[in-house]
Amino acid sequence: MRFITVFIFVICLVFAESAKNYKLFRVNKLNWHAAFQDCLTRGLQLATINSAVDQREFDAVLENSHMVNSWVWTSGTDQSEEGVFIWMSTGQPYTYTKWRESEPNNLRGDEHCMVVDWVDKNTPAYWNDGRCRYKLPYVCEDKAETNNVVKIDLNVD
Ligand SMILES: [Ca+2]
Ligand SMILES: [Ca+2]
Repeated sequence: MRFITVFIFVICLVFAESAKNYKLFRVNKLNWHAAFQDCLTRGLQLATINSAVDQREFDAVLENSHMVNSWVWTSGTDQSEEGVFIWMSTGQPYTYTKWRESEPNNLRGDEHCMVVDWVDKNTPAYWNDGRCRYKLPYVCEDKAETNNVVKIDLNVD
């Protein structure tokens, strides 16, 4: 009788690319820093957009709100190093971008916070850098999940 036991441990780091559950806050417009803090106060974080899928989800939230012609804060910023944008909520560099042509332009040397430039549902939304002190609507998202450690045991007789 022969037993073959294969015992395999596979440890994977899974970066779950789940829905962001973006939420738009537009009644009380805030500057970028206040928006960043308000999301945290709500147990959320100011939005990140890491893929075209995220962008579509983000756009859908704006579309469903029937908002038109508005800039909307995300957590993108180059405040730590001019021209180098990161997502403040995660500390991560950009993996996807959708800048409007000629943006980011750091206009007057005073644009360090990233908006989604929303026009309407029939017009593609693009990114822009704006002045952090502008009071704008903002989008929060669920807090980033910590990496899931998946352990798979295969026990074959
Ligand atoms: Ca800048
Ligand atoms: Ca700009």
